[in-house]
This record gives sequence, structure tokens and C-alpha cells, in this order.
Amino acid sequence: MNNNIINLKEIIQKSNNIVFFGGAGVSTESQIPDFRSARGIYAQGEGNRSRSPEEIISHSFFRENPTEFYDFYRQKLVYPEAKPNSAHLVLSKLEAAGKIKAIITQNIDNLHQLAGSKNVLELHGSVYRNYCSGCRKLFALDYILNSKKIPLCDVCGQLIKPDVVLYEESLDQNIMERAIKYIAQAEVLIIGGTSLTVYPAAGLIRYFTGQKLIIINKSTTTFDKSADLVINQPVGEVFAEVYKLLSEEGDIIG
Ligand code: CNA
Ligand code: ZN
Repeated sequence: MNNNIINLKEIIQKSNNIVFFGGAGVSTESQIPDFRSARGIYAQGEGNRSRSPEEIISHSFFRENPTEFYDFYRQKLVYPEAKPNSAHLVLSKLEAAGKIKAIITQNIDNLHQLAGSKNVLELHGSVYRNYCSGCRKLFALDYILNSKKIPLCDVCGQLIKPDVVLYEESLDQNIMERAIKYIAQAEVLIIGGTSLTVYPAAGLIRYFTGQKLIIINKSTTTFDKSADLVINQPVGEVFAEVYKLLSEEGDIIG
């Protein structure tokens, strides 16, 4: 067991006010590709595809080319078969044990909730909620996946939009304010699986003034120098190892 894992375990043992801030790297061990890794979506060029993923998942592109948007979206951004990995599962146990106060995620895959976490703040929405842009009727993910081309509302015929924050769109103010509050009041902030390059989400971590900042990421980030502990290992593996130590010492039940 390496020292980093032991340090992280001790930090978790000492605090009941931990906030977790995560991104796409939390779900790569559930076989959902992230955006910026070597095998991430941005690196998976599609031969003759002339547009960048950022362009396709933007608000104006969605409005102007919904067919192309939905082709890309269904293929690259929705993973209904994905299951939570050790990171999601251990975070959920830590919440149940009263250690984690909130999970703030940039992910749209619902895996924290599937793992049983209760207080999940979804900064970028969720693929599981979809609204008619005309009458606001709510649709489940299946409706989007089962529509042959673009999903249209069965009541008013208007285009349905995933409740996902696209480029050019702003984040939900209420969720942002709650996220800031949790981060500003946290004793420990654990950041995992995020390149910390997408704003305004990444800017939230500046509100942290607590005691220990931990970054668990496969690659380096520009915030590493501000961290008390940096662990460059897969986040699921890290949490599995921490959990093993905590349960051996009788600190988490279940
Ligand atoms: P990103 O920019 O793709 O960065 C991911 C980071 O995680 C990279 O720095 C990787 O090195 C690192 N990483 C990858 N796998 C692991 C791992 N197993 N353990 C530790 N580190 C790992 O993704 P961000 O979340 O920072 O960017 C924000 C975007 C990506 C958000 O808007 C998300 O909505 C969007 N996204 C979400 C999902 C999802 O919901 N699962 C998937 C792909 C993209
Ligand atoms: Zn409608």
C-alpha cells in the first residue's frame, strides 16, 4: 500500500465535512470515455468528420443541426449500460457514513445516484432528463434512444432537448450557488478525474479555504501545486484501496 493512499485514508478518517468534486475521469473505469484522455472522445477522430466535438455539442449547433447533434450525442455521450465503479460506490458509502457532505459532478451519466449517493449536484445536467422545448414535457432517456432521428414531443411536436448544459449555455444558478456553499464550508476537498479546464465549473474550486485539498487524477492539472496531496492513479483504484484500509480498521460498515 503506498503512502499516498495511507495519507488519504487518514485525512478521510479525521473529517466529517468532505466534499468531492469530479469529472469524466470518475467514469472511465465504468467504460465511459472522457473528453481529453488519449482514448477520450476528442481523440477519437471520425475520419471525415469536419467538426470538433465542442462545436457539435454547442447550443447553436443543436438548434441548427439537430439531426447531426443527436447522431453524435446518442453515439458518444449516452451509456445506458454503464455501471458504477469503485469510485462511485465508495463515495456513496462515505456519504452514508457521514463523511461526505456533497458530490459535485460535471458528469451527466447518473452513476453517482446509481451507486446510492443522495446529495449529488449535477453542474452539467443529466442525460436521463429531457424536456420539450415547446411545452416543457419531461421525457425519459429511452424516448431519446428509441426515436429514429430527432426526438419530437408527442404532445406538441417540438424538438426535445436533453437537460445537459451545452457549450454557449449557462449553468443553473441555483446549483452553482449550492456548490459554492458546500466547497466554501468544506474542511476537505477531494478532486477526482477532471482536467479542470472547463469553466465555470473548474473555477468553483477556488472557493475552497479548508484544510486539505486532494487531487486524484491520471494526468497533471494546473491546480496540482495548490494541493496538499496529488495522487496520479485511477480514481476507482484509489477509492477501492482506501475503502479496504478503512474497513479493515472498522471505520466504515457495509
Ligand atoms: P476531461 O476534460 O475529459 O478530463 C478528464 C480527466 O480525467 C483527464 O485529466 C484524465 O487524465 C483524467 N482521468 C481519466 N480517467 C481517469 C481515472 N480512471 N482516474 C483518474 N483520472 C482519470 O473531463 P472533465 O470532466 O474535466 O471535463 C468536463 C466535461 C466532460 C464535462 O462537461 C462533462 O460533462 C464531460 N463529460 C462527461 C462524461 C460523463 O458524464 N461520464 C463523459 C465525457 C465527458
Ligand atoms: Zn411539447
